[in-house]
Amino acid sequence: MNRKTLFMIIGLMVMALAVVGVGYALWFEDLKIHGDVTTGELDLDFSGPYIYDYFETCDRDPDTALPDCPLKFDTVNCEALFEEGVMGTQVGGNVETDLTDPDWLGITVTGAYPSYTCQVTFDIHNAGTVPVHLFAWYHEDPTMPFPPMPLECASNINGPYTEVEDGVNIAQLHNDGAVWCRVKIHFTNADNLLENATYRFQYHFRACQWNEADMCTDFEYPYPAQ
Ligand SMILES: [Ca+2]
Ligand SMILES: [Ca+2]
Ligand SMILES: [Ca+2]
Repeated sequence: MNRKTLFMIIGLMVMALAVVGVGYALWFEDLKIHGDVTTGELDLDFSGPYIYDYFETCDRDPDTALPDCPLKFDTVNCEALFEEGVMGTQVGGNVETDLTDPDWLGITVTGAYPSYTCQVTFDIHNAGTVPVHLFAWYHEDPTMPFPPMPLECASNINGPYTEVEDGVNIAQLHNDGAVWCRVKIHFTNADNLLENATYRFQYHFRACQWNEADMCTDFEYPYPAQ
């Protein structure tokens, strides 16, 4: 056998082995990971509101200890609605009530005079899925000084309520979590308010994603245009 024939035989044997190899069954299985990530929704809403109004010496609620004085209420009125625009002509404001996303609470008091109090109680609840820290700031019309209308909050509608300071964390709210708050509109003779005047106040709430609370307290919210 010459050298050329030997190489041909070796080549044929290699090819034959390759062909035989294809005949082996390959046992295998693939494992995979596919990722879809949807993010949560940050959504805080008001609910309520509940109005309780009274004078220092009487109210119109038969369930309270104060004697009832319905006649004095004929000329003073307090309303609270989930509407923008109740504070005059706010820029961007409107009068549409959106009860699926109540982010505005408009309070209107007419005919007020010293000793009258309108207390508006409401809750702020986490209607979304993202946990948040909640803060609030008080703003008043700088051209019409007004005694600050205290904002008080509690973890339960029955209290105890504590006054909220500007920029202080009111609550951590997780999904379906709620905090109850109330604003008291009240002034006395010593406040020297004018007759037939319009005084405006504003509370601004901000809820920040739970991990960004540190960045939630540094902002300015301009007073609405007159
Ligand atoms: Ca909302
Ligand atoms: Ca009463
Ligand atoms: Ca909503």
